[in-house]
Amino acid sequence: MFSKAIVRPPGANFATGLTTVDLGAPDLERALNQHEAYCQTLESCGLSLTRLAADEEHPDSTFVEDTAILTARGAVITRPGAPSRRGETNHVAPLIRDHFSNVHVIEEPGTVDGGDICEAGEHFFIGISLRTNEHGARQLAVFLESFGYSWSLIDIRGVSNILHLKSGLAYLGGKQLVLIEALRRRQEFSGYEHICLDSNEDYAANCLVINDKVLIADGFPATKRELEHRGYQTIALDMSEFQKMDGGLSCLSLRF
Ligand code: CIR
Repeated sequence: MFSKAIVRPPGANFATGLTTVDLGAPDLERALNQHEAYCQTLESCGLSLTRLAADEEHPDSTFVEDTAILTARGAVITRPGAPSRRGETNHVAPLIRDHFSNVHVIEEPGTVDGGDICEAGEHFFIGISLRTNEHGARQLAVFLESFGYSWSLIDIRGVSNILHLKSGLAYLGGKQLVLIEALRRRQEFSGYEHICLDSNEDYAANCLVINDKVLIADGFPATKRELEHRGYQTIALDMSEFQKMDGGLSCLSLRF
């Protein structure tokens, strides 16, 4: 169960952030409204929020998830893979240290983006991507092991269309994973029950369990139906402006 989350709204320069998708420029006012709806949904699920002020120096800083890995037994401050995002951790780290006594830091030459790290109960899937390198992944693995968790590395560098591991994978609890087609046959996921999405609904794989609800992106009816059929209570949120900047539901908060 989560009781808290850290969030940060997009700043005025949001549209100048990094993106690999060709969906046009985001509209700031719509993004701010979508962000507020996201925050209110987290609150309606019982979380108390720390709302950081917008960081005008870092256009991608609304995607706070990438700056830290928070677990029940300790936290790790990341070193984001994109040089333009490195400074984002400076604002988040003191806050993490206020809440966690056991805090580690990823050091150069390691890089880790939180979006590549998928917690699955006692196990962590660590994506190696264009953002999280092997140095960073191995540093993180040592920290997670010191917390008592197991881990496995999932190399997604050959998987097109996903920026981070969690762009194509979500853990829903128990043994249940939501997976995009390209990750389905990986042996690392063989001990799990697979919830497979329609191939035209890949973006919806980045769904987010918050206590007894599953937040999903709006506009993906087959995913919504499939999750509800399996007994999950879903809340659909409009994510259009964040999708334009390669972001999803998990990216917008650090939950603990
Ligand atoms: C970036 O390219 O870094 C941002 N535009 C998107 C980050 C998305 N974060 C995430 O999936 N955790």
